Amino acid sequence: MKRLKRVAAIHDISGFGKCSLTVALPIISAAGIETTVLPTAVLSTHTGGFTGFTYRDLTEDIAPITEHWKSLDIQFDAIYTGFLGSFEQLDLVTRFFKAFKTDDNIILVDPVMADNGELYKIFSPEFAVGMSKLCEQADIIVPNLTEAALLLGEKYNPGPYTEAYIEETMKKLSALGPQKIVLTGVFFNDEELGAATYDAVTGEVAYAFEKRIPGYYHGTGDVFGSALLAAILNDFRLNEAAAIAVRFTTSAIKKTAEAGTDIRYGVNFEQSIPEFLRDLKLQG
Ligand code: PXL
Repeated sequence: MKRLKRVAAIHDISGFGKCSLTVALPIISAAGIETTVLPTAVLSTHTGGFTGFTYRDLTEDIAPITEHWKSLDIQFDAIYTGFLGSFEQLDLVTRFFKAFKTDDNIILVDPVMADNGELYKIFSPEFAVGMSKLCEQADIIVPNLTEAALLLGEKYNPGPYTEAYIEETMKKLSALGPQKIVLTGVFFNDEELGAATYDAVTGEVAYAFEKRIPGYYHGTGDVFGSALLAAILNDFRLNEAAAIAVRFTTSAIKKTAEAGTDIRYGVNFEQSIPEFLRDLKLQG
């Protein structure tokens, strides 16, 4: 039997608050993909809205972990990066890409650094320049519209957007290097919210929307990115994978809104996994 497809997920692990590795690991594994984790830091909670969180930096471990995996000749079908805490970590991840990139695997970079027009408070504006260099090496990037503006050195546009703006933004992002762009937080009106996709090789542009649920819920970018990658590795086309990821994320937000949980605590993606697996045709 062939081995399972395998992802290297390079993110922090925030103990409480459902984001980064505590989201990527269960979602990608549930979709039948082996998930190898490279934790870049251990925090008590994520940094969005909590104060007093602990932050154990694991930068020193990244190169030895990379070398050990290389010595074992481990192959990855995808390398998935998210929250990275420093310029040094961006460099170390670049080295990881050089060690494990092949003609057949994909690098998906989620340039986690900002949302709603604002950089997360631990990042400086220069960090966006470093992140755009990391994006140059990716096959697929998954920025939200704030991150897209930062990567392009442009002013943030709060929306509503036009198709012309979204398509121009995606084309400029792919000119940085990645063949495929998935832009999140796209909306043309107040009723619907979703994602847009662009493939620079085929020129195909597509949109996936669901009904907007009011409120800003933490960790949704990581839920979306993990579901998108899981769908791509289950052989869905980019636009189909984005539609599945939008549906899954929206379903998780809906359940969280119904439960009335604190928006900092993350979304109830766990209860949406059965419908996600049905969408992936992994379960009847
Ligand atoms: O969900 C993105 C994310 C991941 N990891 C940490 C974060 C954030 C966003 O704030 O703080 C530590």
